[in-house]
Amino acid sequence: MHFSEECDKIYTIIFYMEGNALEGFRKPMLNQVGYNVTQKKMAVVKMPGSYEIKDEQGRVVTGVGTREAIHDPLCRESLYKLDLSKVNKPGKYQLVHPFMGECGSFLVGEDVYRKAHNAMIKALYFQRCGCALEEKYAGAYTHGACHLNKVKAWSDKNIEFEATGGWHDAGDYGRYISPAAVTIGHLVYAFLKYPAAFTDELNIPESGNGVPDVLNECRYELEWMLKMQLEDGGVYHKLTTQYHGDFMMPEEEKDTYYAYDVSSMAVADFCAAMALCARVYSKYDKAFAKRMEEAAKKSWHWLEVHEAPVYFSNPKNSGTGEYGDYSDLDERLWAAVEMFYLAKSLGEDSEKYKSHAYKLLKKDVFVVDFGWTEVGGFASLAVLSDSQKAMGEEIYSICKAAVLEEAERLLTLGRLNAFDMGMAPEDFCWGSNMVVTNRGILWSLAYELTGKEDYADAVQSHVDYLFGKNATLYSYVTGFGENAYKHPHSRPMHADGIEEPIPGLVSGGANGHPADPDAIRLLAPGTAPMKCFVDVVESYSTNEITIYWNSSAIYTTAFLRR
Ligand code: G3I
Ligand code: 9MR
Ligand code: ZN
Repeated sequence: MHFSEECDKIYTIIFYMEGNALEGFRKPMLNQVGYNVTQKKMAVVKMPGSYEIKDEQGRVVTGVGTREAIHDPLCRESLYKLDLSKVNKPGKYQLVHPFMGECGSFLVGEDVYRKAHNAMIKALYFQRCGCALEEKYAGAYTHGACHLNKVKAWSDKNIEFEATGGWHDAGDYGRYISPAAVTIGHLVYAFLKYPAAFTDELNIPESGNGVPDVLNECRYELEWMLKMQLEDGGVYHKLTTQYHGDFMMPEEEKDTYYAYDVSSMAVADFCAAMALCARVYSKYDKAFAKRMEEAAKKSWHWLEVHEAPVYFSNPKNSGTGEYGDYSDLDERLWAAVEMFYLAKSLGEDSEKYKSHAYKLLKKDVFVVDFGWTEVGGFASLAVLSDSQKAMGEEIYSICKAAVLEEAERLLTLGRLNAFDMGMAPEDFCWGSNMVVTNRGILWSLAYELTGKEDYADAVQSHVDYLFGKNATLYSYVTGFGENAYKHPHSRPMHADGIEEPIPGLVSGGANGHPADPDAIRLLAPGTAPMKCFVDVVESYSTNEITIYWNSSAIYTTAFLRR
């Protein structure tokens, strides 16, 4: 954009806008939680010009100007990048525009994500099912023990068993195996890679027992998962009511919970998570690790017997979360890789797992995502985090090439928008915030493989987005950021009568295909993908919470705290 064009734009805006509209133009999009001293600090603004940055005493610290306009495809506006990186002393700063004056402030500090990171882990404690949340851990958000009744097998209602525990998956109270395994994956790999980010500040019932709190919290889920396994190694796909219940506190919900049929995705995800955790927990609790080892082996056996995929879709007359998948090869790959590492750690024969993994990799399984449909990224994570390359040069190279290729593809995408985001317009789907943070995980891996700073900066840009550097101006983590969203689609968050939501809950975020009545009503047709978000409690397709959206975000903040 030429100077005269810029002036035209500024005059038009100043003269014809007032009140809220001007306010919308003034606000910079930036990380509302803050920036670490040594990192790249980017903001996005709608108004071009030479900004001043003032410290708390009102002294001008430095100036920073916008460059050419970017026609951003994600929010379909003309935007400008603003590089705040020259500010490198801790403090609170104000951005000042020559005509608009003070636009907004930002924080620079040491380890600025510590509190948010811990709150996002603690948020999982608040999802615990089958126990009371006591005041000393839960503060105001106490509730009684929930979902204590025996459950029934959906396909044979004579089968009844005990399956209490685990985390409520999301805004509903269901518990689902694949999402559970994925959450465990994010958390346990993050812990293995960045142990320093996982301190014992969570104040959960197990705190102080000598086991890192993040593992204590995961164990709560793992114990429940173990109850979902059948004698032959099969694993029920999910445990939910027949339809989603109304909005009430969990202990008030007395409907029957059903264990729905086994799927091969559930079995393989379960197998992978158990094998991984058997290896990791053996340092802390041999007996528990042994139980997980045996469970993993049983499920592996099931997978050997059932070579063909066993898909899951909701049976007629039922309607809770489906978590259906079209391929189980990525789940089987993750299981094979983790069975390999478990066998190795036990000094047992690991060759068959290796050759199994190799066969799957040759089938072009997608190995660069970490969500409930695609778990192949966890296989890459495990393989590439092993400096000994125990799975062999070839498997290592396949994973490495895939990760680097994807990392570059995403960097290229990032050059097309003002947010440096590895996101295309169509990537803003239900739960897009996890697409954002999972791509952060991918970049963190690429960074570790190459030392290329662009990748680390890219992780940062995705965390910036989560904490408010986006077109909605919301921080997508409750309690963090001056404009944090406040109305997550979550039954207890609505039913408890407390205005402030539990801190540390990650919203699903912008969804270019809004799929609930309220989002459809509130968003004008054709709204740009990044703006398809409404902070209303009813909106499950833009504003629900889930355990795996939290855990993916936790991984990225762990990387930034490494
Ligand atoms: O993969 C495609 C992608 O290729 C395409 O570009 C994009 C366009 O929108 O869609 C992508 O698929 C979406 C998929 O999520 C991505 O993982 C589907 O459209 C979308 O409908 C699907 O949404 C899932 C939703 O359930 C509905 O099935 C969410 O991922 C999933 O997180 C959510 O899970 C629910 C549980 O069922 C119940 N508990 C709450 C939980 C959170 O809302
Ligand atoms: O609360 C439910 C949420 O967890 C799911 O993601 C969503 C889609 O399956 O469904 C929500 O439940 C709604 C149900 O499907 C229809 N009646 C209203 C429920 C609450 O909004
Ligand atoms: Zn419960």
